[in-house]
Amino acid sequence: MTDKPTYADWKPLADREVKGRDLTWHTPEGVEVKPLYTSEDTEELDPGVPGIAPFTRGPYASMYTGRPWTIRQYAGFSTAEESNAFYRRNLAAGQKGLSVAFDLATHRGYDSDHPRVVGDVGKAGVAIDTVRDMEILFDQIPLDSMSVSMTMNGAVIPVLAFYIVAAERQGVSQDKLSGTIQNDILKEFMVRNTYIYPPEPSMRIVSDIIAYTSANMPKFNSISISGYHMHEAGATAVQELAFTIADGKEYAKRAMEAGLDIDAFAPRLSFFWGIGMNFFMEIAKMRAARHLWHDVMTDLGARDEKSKMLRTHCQTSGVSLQEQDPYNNVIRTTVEAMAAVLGGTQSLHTNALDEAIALPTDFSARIARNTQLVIQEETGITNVADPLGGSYYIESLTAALIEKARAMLDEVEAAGGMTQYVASGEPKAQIERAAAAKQASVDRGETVIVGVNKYRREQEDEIDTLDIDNHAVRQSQIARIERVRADRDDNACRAALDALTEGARGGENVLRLAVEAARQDATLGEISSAMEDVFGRYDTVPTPVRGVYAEAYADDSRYAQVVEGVKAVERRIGHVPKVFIAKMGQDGHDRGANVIASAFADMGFEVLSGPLFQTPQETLEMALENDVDAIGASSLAAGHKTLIPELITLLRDAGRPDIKVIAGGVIPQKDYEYLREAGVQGIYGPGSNVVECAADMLRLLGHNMPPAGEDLDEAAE
Ligand code: MLC
Ligand code: 5AD
Repeated sequence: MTDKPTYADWKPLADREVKGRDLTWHTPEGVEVKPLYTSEDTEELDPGVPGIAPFTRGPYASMYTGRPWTIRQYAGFSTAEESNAFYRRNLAAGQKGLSVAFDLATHRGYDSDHPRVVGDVGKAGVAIDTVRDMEILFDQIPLDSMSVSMTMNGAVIPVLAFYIVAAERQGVSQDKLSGTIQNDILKEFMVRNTYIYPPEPSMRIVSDIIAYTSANMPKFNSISISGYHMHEAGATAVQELAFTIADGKEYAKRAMEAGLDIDAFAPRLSFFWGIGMNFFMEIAKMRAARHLWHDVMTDLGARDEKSKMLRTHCQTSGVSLQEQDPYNNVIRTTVEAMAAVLGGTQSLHTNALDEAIALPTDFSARIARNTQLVIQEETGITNVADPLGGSYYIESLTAALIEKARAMLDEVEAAGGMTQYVASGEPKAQIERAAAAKQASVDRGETVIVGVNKYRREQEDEIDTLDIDNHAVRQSQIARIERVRADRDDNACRAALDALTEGARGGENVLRLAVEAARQDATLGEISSAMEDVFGRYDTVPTPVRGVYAEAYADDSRYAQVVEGVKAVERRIGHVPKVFIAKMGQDGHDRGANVIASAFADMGFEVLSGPLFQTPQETLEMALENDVDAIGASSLAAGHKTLIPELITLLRDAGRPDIKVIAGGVIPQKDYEYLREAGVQGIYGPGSNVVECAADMLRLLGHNMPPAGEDLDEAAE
C-alpha cells in the first residue's frame, strides 16, 4: 500500500500554481480558512449520528428521510381578510405551515386608531386589534391541525391571548394548538427594537408565557430564540451563535428561578437562524449551535434528551438581497435555502425576490415558495440524513465555530449573564462594529455583490410591487374596533383589564389574565396599556459606534475628498455641518441608520441620532432645537410616503424649508417621484454607497463636490 498523500504533499503544488500567494481566507469571525482540508483535520473530530446527543448532525434520527422540513412562509399585510386569503392561496399551492407577520402598530401595543401609528397600520404586516381580527385571520384554517408561528415579542401577551381565544371560538381547545410564539425579548433590546416595557418586566412576561404554555399548551413552542435579527443587523456567525445561545440559557434560567422544572419546558424551546451567503459557514453554524445547546442544557441539569435537542426555524437573509437586478435575488435565496437545509433546519422561510423593495406579491411569493418545493421534491437532497456529515471542511469549521462561540459565551457569563450584558450595550455595539466593517467592505468593493458594486447595469427594469392603501386599512380597522366595543359588555371588560393590572403588579401570570380580558373583547391597546400602567414604557437613544469607517478608508482618496469637503462647508457656514438621522413611525430597523450615523461622524459631520419611534412633529421639534442643517430619514417599514412628506410640511410651516431632507432605506423606485415632489432632496435605496451619499450631502449644502473619480482641481475648473 502506498502512503496516502497529505496536506504537506499538496501545499508545494498549490504554492507553485499560485506563485506563493497566501490562499488563507480570514473570515469576519476570525476563522482562518485554509484552501484545503484533509482527513488530517478531522482525525480528532467525530460528529456522531443524527438524533443522538450532542445532535450536531440533526435533532431527529431520520431527519428529512422521515419527514421534510416545514415550508413556512412568513407573511401578513393589510387587513386580516386579505392576509387570510393570501395564506389560503399559499397553502393550496404547497406551503405547509403558517407564520404571521404583524404590523408595527400591533408589535408596539397600539390599536390602529392610536395617533402614533398613522403611517404604520397594515404596512409591514397585518393589523390586529381584537380577537375578532384574529378569528378572521384564521377563518377556514383548522387550528387543531395547522401549526402557526407568530412573530411577536412586544405585544406578546395580547397576541397570544387573542390566538387562544380565537381558537376557542373555532371550537379548538388550547391543548390542541401547535405552533410557536417568538417571545424573544432580549434580542429586541439588542437589534430588533419592537419592545414595549423595560427589560425586567419584559423578562417576567417571557417566563409567564413559558409557565402558561408548559402547563396548558403541550404542543406549543413557547419561544423562538432568534439569531436571525442579529444576523440581519450585521453580526458575524460567532456573534449570532454565542449571543443567541446565551439568550436561550438566560430564558431557561429565568423559568427555573420561577419554579419550573427544566424538563417540563425545555423540550418546547425552539430556535431561529438567519442564513446568509457564506454557504459553508452557515451550515457549520447550525451544526455548532446544536452541539453548544446540548452542552448548555446538560450543564443546567436537563435530564430529558428532548430538552437538549435544538430544533430550529431558518430564514434566508433579507439584507443579502438587493434592489438592483432583483432577479439575482432568486439565486441568492436558493443558495441560502440550500445552506439551511444542509444545516438541518426543521422549518424554513425563503425570501421573495422583491424583498429590498416591498412586501411579496403573489408572483414573488410563488417563486420563493417554489424554491423550497424544488429543493424538497426534485433534488434528492432529502434522501440522506445530514449528507455533509464527515466533510473535512464542514467538520473543521463546525469545531472552529464551537470553540469561538464558547469563548464568547464565557465572556457573557463573566459579565453576569445575558440580561446584564444586553443592558450594558456591549453586544449591540459589537454587532454594530461588525455591520459597519461589512458595509465598508462592500462600499470598497472588497465584498462583491453582483449587480451592485460589480457588473452593475446601466438601466434597471421595473418590477411590479405590492402597494398597500394604508389609509383604507386604518379606516376599516377603526370601524371594526368601534363595532367590537359597541357589542361587548364594557363592565366585564373593564373588570378583566383591572384584574390584569393588579396581576401585573402582583406576581400573577399575566397571560392567564389577558386570556380573560380577550374573552371579554378587550383590544390589544387596552391589554397593553393595562400592563404599561405597572411596567412603564421603555425608550432608548441609539449610540452608533465610531471609527470603523475611518479605519477602513484610511488611505482612500475619495473618502479624503469628502473629509476635506466637510471642512470646506464648515469654513463657509461657520459651523460643522449638522446632520440629524431620524427614525419616524414604529419602524425599529436601525442597522441602516446606525451605519450612516457612524460613517457620517467618521467623515467629520456632526451627527445627531434621534430616538426610535418619533412622530414627524417630534422630529421637527428635535431638528429645530438642535438647529440641524439636514435630516436623513431612515425608513424600512413602508411608512415613507406618509411620514416624510408630513415632516417636510411641518418644516415649511415652521419657517425652516432650508433644512434639507433626504431619505434612505427600503423605498421602491416608483415612489421616488412622489417623494421628490414632496420635497425630498436625495433618496438612497439599498446598495447605496455611503461615501457617495455623503458627497451628495455636501453638494446639497452648497459644496462644489466633484463626481467620484475626479479630483477637486478638475471640478473647480
Ligand atoms: C419532525 N417530526 C418527525 C420528524 N421530523 N417525526 C418523525 N421523523 C422525523 N424525521 C415531527 C416532530 O417531532 C414534530 O412533532 C412534528 O413532526 C413537526 O416537526 P418540527 O420539527 O417540530 O417542525 P415544525 O412544527 O415546523 O416546528 C419547527 C420549530 C418551530 C420547532 C422550529 O418552533 C417553528 O415552526 N418555528 C417557526 C418560527 C418562525 O416561522 N418564525 C418566523 C420569524 S420571521 P411533535 O409532536 O414533536 O411536535 C421574523 C422576521 C421579523 O422574525 O423580524 O419580523
Ligand atoms: N411579509 C413577508 N415577509 C416579511 N418580512 C418581514 N415582514 C414581512 C411580511 N409582512 C421578512 C423580510 C424581512 C424579514 C425580517 O422578514 O424578509 O427581511
